[in-house]
Amino acid sequence: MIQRAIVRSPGPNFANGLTTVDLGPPDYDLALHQHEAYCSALLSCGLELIRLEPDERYPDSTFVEDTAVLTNRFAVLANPGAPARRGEVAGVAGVLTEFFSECHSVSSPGTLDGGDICEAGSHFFIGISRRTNETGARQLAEYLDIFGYTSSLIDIRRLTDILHLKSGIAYLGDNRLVTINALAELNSFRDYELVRINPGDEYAANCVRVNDRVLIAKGYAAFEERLNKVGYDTIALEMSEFQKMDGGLSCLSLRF
Ligand code: CIR
Repeated sequence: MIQRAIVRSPGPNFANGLTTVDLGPPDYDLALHQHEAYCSALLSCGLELIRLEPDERYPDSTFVEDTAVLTNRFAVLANPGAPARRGEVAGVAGVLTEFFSECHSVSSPGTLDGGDICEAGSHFFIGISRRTNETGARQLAEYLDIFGYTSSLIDIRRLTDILHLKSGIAYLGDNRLVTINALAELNSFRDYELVRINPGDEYAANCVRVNDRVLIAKGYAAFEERLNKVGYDTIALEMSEFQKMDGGLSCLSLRF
């Protein structure tokens, strides 16, 4: 059971964050509104929320997921690949040390963004991306090994359309993996039941299983129907303003 989530609502300078998509600047009030709806969804999944104050020093700091990797046995503080985001880690570290007696770190020259890490039960997929380098990925893999987890590295650098591994896959539990077509043929995923995303709906791949529910982005009816058909109870959330900043549902919280 997931019990808690760390969230941080966007600050007024949210639009100054990094983005590679060309969808125009986000509307701050709407982003706040969408973030509140996201928090309500987490509450309705039974989570307790740990709310951090907006931090204007770091316009991307609402994407808290990138600052750490959390497991049932230990936490690892990330070392974000974008230098402008490195300072975000300290703000989350203080909270994590309250809850995790084992708290380790990825250190330079290793870089790692939490959005590149997909937990699938006791196995972890670690994306090597424009943000997570091989050194950072191997540091995490070593910690996972020490604590009894397995991992595999997935190089996504050839895929220019996704920022992080979890922009393209999500683990639903029950040995089921949501994936975009560009990743579906990977050997690493051959033992999973795949829920493939229809071309054009790639943004929907970043969904999150939270206890009995699956949070998905609003506007992907075909995907939602498929999830409902295989028995998942979904909550669809408006994500337009976060999408403009390259962010998805999973990035807005650290769940444990
Ligand atoms: C960035 O480029 O770092 C942010 N604007 C978006 C980060 C999204 N995080 C995620 O997918 N885990």
